[in-house]
Amino acid sequence: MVELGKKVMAGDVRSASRLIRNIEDNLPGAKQEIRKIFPYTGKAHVVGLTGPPGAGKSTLTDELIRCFRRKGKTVGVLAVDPSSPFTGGAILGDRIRMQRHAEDPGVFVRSLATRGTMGGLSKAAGDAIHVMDAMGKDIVMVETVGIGQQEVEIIHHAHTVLVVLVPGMGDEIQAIKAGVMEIGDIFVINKAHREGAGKLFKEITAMLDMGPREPGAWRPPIVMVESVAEPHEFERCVDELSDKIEAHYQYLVNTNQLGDRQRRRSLAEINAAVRDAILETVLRRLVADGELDRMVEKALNKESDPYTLAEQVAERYLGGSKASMPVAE
Ligand SMILES: Nc1nc2c(ncn2[C@@H]2O[C@H](COP(=O)(O)OP(=O)(O)O)[C@@H](O)[C@H]2O)c(=O)[nH]1
Ligand SMILES: [Mg+2]
Repeated sequence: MVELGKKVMAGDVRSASRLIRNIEDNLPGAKQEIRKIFPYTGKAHVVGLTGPPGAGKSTLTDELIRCFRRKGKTVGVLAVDPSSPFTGGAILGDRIRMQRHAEDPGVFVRSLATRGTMGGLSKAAGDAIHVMDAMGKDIVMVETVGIGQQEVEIIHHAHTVLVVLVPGMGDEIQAIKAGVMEIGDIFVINKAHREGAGKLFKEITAMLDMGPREPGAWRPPIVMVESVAEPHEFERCVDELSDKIEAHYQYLVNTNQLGDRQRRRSLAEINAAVRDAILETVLRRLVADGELDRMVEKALNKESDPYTLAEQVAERYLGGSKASMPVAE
């Protein structure tokens, strides 16, 4: 375990895989390794893809890998799947689909499934991105399913966010769009051969034009991607998409906004780490002194309720919301 971080930085695939597994399993040693590689990260362009299940994110990712490889870039892919904690079914399918890149040393594909708490997955994703970054991957693509709060947290690790939609999603699109219009840097209308593609285009356009936009500010492009059943058209569309992804990164660099994205990312990471550090510390103490058992008794006997008990714990350990928070052990 000691040398894992070093081997990762030398690009060793097996060490990187092991470190990501350890991160996923929340092994204490993994944190140490991340500490070591952290100073050397921050070079990769992190691209997030989000959208409803079945929108075609993995299919797009697979084709984007080809585009970026052709442009001479190395690629890491992280498929984050909060929806299948046990079977990992969707991920297995993705891995099989991306097999064609398995022989290519410039491509590294890994998946993360749900472990533990909500913040845990975002933290694990952030760390796994660091691992791929430290390996020297030029582009790290992160695929998340759906658009809930958890996904938004995960997507905050990305510099460039792709929102992948398909025509004919009905009313749910309103809810989805409400949650992602703010966060999308590029919109993809996938399976654009389907009925309703034009309508979806108009809807997204209308939403994008709703608020004021400063002159020179990035206007999220909407890229129509034809069906994979039309390989030539599909490849051409995804090529265009890869150009837009690069253009967005260039825009961030040229306008000094890359730092803002890095800051957003750091904030997401620190949020998760703080939650983790405090929860871990407090829970460990509660267990150690038998307090947790006593709390359970109180709730069972209806002497108290979980919220009151939790507030008492917060009061005791954190000294109320206005006081400074002693975190160190
Ligand atoms: N007809 C059609 N099917 C597609 C297209 N892209 C993906 N699919 C299929 O849609 C399903 C879901 O795609 P997938 O990439 O796994 O979606 P994800 O859940 O967003 O990652 C798979 O069966 C794909 O073969 C497309 O452009 N046209
Ligand atoms: Mg997928």
